[in-house]
Amino acid sequence: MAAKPKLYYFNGRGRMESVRWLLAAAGVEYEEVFLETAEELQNLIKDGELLYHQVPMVEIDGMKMVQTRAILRYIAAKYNLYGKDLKEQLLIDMYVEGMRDLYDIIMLLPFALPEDQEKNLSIVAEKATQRFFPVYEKVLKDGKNYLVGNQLSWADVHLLELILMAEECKSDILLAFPKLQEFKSRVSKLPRIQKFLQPGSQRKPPMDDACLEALQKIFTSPKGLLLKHSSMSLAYF
Ligand code: GSN
Repeated sequence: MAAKPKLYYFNGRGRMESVRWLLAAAGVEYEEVFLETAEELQNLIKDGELLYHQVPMVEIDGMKMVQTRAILRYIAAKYNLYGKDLKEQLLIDMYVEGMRDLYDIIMLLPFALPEDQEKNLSIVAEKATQRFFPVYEKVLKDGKNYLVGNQLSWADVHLLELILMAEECKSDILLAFPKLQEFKSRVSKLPRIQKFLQPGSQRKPPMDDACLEALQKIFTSPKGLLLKHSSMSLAYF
């Protein structure tokens, strides 16, 4: 039996969370190595394990993969979650990349200045409801259960992850999107996803102050993570 994929990251969501989601949706069991110190990160770098000296890194099929999107694309393709032809792959990429634009803003919220919190949350709500969610609502309005090819794909898995994160920012964010509400309820009930959503799974909670402090012990280099309370402006696009 092939070894389980091994995920190298810290014990928090960050960029690895989408990898956890996708493996869970594919029904693949995986192990996690949680970095806790700068020394552990430096040791991986010294051993030549991290191509760009960064995590996420995923050991799978004898490879040491880096770059989150590359990792996700490989897993999606390997487990039949990446469409049946090039055109479906393109659609999946177009949807996922749009989701990623919103996702990255939400992922970085905990690093922003506390006094900017309210403004940042309103930017998330505006981008979600005005730009991104209408796209997926429209696709699902055509009587489709899934975004691409009438079967579960990476785009659906990422959309559910994004919806749940957006709801953590604003609980009624789906109010004007009945199809997305149905989608959320339907996809959450798929057995593998339902299992991942249960307490005790490898899904990680939202980033809190303790997690931010833990990160500062690992990523000490100035080119590493943005530190909390450093100035940060959210990209407008
Ligand atoms: O998507 C990716 O995997 C890369 N384009 C970025 C990965 C990245 O920025 N990793 C950070 C950890 S926090 N994000 O997940 C990292 O390893 N920083 C240390 C460094 O020296 O850059």
